[in-house]
Amino acid sequence: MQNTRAGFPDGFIFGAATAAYQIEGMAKGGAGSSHWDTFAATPGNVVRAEDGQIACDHYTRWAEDLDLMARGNFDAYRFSVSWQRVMPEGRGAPNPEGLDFYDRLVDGMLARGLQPHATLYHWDLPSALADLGGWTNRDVAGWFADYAAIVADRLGDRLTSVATINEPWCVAWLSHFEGHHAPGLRDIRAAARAMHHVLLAHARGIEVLRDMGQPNLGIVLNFEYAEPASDSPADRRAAAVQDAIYNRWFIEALTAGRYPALALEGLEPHMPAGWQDDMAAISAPIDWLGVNYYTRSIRAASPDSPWPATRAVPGPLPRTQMDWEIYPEGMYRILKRLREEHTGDLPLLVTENGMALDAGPDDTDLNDDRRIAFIDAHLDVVRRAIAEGVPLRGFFYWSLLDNFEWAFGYEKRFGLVHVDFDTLKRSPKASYHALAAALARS
Ligand code: IFM
Repeated sequence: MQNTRAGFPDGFIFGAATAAYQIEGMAKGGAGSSHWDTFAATPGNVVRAEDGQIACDHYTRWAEDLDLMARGNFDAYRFSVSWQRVMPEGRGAPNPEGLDFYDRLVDGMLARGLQPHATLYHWDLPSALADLGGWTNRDVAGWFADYAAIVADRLGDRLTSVATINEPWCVAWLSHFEGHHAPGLRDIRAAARAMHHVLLAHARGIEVLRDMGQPNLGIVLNFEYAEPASDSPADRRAAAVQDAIYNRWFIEALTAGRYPALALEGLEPHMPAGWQDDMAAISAPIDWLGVNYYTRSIRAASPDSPWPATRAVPGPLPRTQMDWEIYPEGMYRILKRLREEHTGDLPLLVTENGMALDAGPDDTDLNDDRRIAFIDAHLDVVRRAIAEGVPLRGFFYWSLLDNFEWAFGYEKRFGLVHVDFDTLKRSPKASYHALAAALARS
């Protein structure tokens, strides 16, 4: 790896990220059921109908995983708290075992010199709340705020930062319009409501956390650089609509208190009544923004489809195991655009960037040189953005471990550390060793 810690400003944070449902193993510790458990149990939704019941068994192997983080010379660990583990019914009495687990985990990070960066919602909505309509029900905002308060009350004194929601586009659009994630809906009315309620939940979460004096609050958005498939006006419009739904909806609401007109033209008829009255709360200040970036999206017009009438077109660049084009320049453009058009001096963290890579034929391939090149290319872009004034404060690789990649089950491997899902043995890959050397402190 060409990049090393020395090429970054003092205090720049290097970390790795995970999420609760993808690694912990929900069968243990009194966790309730979530909509991902039932989505996975429904034929056709997840590759081989795999689920998060065992995952990487991080619930019992957390100390080994934190040791890997510390030996990898990381400064920080981005983890998520599982709502269903802390509150099995989503509301009401918390599960003491669940809170004790996160207590041990956070203390374990501090004992190893790792900053704890917590995300409160990374997609495992308790089933009892899904039964009530989940993200389509406005009450979800209050349920989320109550849960946020319980987590902050127990862990808040030791957390370096707190993010309310991970990737609201996935929570709302991918899950309620495209149907690829739980709850698997393909319904524009449900999607419009979820697109708004997820931000309202963020707002109510921020309010309650601020009242409790919790510092360093943010949210994590995902961005995909959107490009037209051709110069035709129709394709250019398709890319602009995609950009409005994916990239602009959340950041404009958070920073300017408005939704982009190009997205509202399709969604407004389906929005919950009085949504405009929530925009002031949604745009209350945050302390930092998390940016997740993986790839770009090339869009063409799809004139025979109803709104948004766009379709993805495959591009020519090399791809990851997810079939995503490798396009570091898109991350640079997103970071610059955030700074210039939306976030100004607000500190940014790259909270996720990484690649899935096929394992070798015997499934023990630890030689992931292509991943090393991927990370290096994206760190080049990070340095370029910083040099040009983007207030970027850290970079978290996704992910520490191979894990449950949602609808793809355990097939897609993003980890710096290989996990054998039969034995649960962890084996660091070449990328882990390369990053550990790059991040060594002199
Ligand atoms: O695994 C996911 C993660 O949960 C959220 N961001 C994207 C990753 C890769 O798909």
